[in-house]
Amino acid sequence: MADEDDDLILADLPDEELVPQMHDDLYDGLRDEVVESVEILLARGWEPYRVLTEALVAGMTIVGKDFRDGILFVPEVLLAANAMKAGMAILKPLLAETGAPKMGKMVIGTVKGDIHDIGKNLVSMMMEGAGFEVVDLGINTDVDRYLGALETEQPDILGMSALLTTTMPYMKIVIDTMAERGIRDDYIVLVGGAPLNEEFGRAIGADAYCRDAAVAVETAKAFVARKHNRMLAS
Ligand code: B1M
Repeated sequence: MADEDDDLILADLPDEELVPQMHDDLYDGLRDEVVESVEILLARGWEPYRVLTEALVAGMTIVGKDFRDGILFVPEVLLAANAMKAGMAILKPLLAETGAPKMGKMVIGTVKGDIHDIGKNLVSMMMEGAGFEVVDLGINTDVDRYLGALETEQPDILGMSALLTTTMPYMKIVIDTMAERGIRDDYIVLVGGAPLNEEFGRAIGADAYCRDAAVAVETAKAFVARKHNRMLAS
């Protein structure tokens, strides 16, 4: 007997059914369906940021809960992550298309030992959309790579991402090494990732912990404005 989903025409679904269907498709790692639904919502006039948060990020939150509870395993989560990335790829140019003046520059990477990059990529996209130039170092970034990029790129901001409780302490190694080399105060250091919190950010000597990509953008703007004002005053 044919699966009833075989006959599903995504474009026929109203928004209130399409979005839950996208969550299901993301959960099942159905890349093409996720891509098609993103395009449908955009064609219906949804803002790219709304598609990102309500359809993709919300869907990945469901995946995360079932991964935690042992209902989903790494291969399934990888498929979901690939579907999410495919959806994000459509939104990326739209989020970056604001024509905003250049706000500053950020170097960002996921820390050593950690291969989670969806959150970091989202932060990069939103920062670019807000007018920042972003140099993305990718995943599994060790201290030498971070510091080398600071030297060659001369950004305003260093961003670090960690999704594992076992990798988040590596952020402190990077910040301590910057301090040892006398360059800590030359940069704004922003950190983020699901297991972090404000207290952790303070404890490791970061300038701020950013709960999500939108907060990262607001925090980056505020710190860069403060830095420019200080430079004008001196
Ligand atoms: Co992983 N994983 N995973 N995983 N994975 C988590 C993180 C976990 C919480 C799942 C769970 O148990 N519920 C758990 C960590 C538990 C812990 O440490 N306490 C976990 C585990 C255990 C693991 C493995 C160890 C599993 C295993 O192998 N047994 C393994 C580790 C591999 C490694 O890194 N060495 C692993 C592997 C994987 C996959 C490869 C399958 C895949 C990653 C694919 C990829 O990224 N390309 C994966 C995924 C997808 C997840 C979950 C389900 C989703 C993460 C995600 O993309 N979220 C995750 C569960 C969860 O987080 N609920 C989980 C969506 C994303 C938009 O949110 O990344 O939080 P997030 O980013 C947000 C904010 O945190 C913030 O802004 C972002 C956007 O709003 N932010 C920043 C993030 N970085 C920032 C940097 C900034 C600012 C803000 O800088 C300025």
